[in-house]
Amino acid sequence: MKIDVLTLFPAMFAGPLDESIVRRAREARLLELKIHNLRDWTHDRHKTVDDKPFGGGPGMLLKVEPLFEAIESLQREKTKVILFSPGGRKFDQSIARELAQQEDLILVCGSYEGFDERVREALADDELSIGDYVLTNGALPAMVVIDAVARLLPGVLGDDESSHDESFSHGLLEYPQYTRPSEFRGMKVPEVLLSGNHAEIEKWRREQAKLRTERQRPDLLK
Ligand code: 4H7
Repeated sequence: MKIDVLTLFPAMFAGPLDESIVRRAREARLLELKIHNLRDWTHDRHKTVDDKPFGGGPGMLLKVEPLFEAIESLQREKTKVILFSPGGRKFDQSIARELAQQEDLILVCGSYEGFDERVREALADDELSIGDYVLTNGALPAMVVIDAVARLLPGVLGDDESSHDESFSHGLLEYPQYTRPSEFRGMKVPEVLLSGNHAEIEKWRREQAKLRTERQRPDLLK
């Protein structure tokens, strides 16, 4: 998969995408990731990327010309263009799975007060939000989506890691887990986990996952 990112803050992307599983995906050439500065598609001396909204009001918008030129120059036949804004569809694991099927993505990180409506109408295939809160720009949402999608690309996770993921994404939260020592500062690991009785362990884990989900995320059970 190829992902092109358009942002005014390319430096924000150094770090999170150079570690761990995303790094592995890139090194294995399963993910080709390019971070582009939107200013590279301006033509004036000051590299202007923002302008005032028609009709007045506070704040600035991203200029349309650099966005159109950037996207048109990066776009290929099957490219999906995705905008990030607080008003987008709420990103979740099922959208991550959809995106992992794509060959080419362009992720457009909003800044200032956002996008001229013509960018949505003429260029965007989708508009995503990572949650109901306000961020200064769309760089963090883009990194969140890249991370969630990269680990789903075929071959990125080992067999162990992916079968684990399978059970986790079946609608319940994780059951409680413990590692050694079996007693730490007076806190004991539940007896059943030390019993070696795998049927009992499975039953306990199912109950615990259900309890935890009811308590923390009842919305998942509906
Ligand atoms: C597009 C339009 C995504 C992008 C407006 C982006 C949260 C999310 C942005 C804005 C984002 C998310 C600009 C509106 C800054 C708010 C203070 C960038 N915020 N912003 N204003 N939830 N911000 O995915």
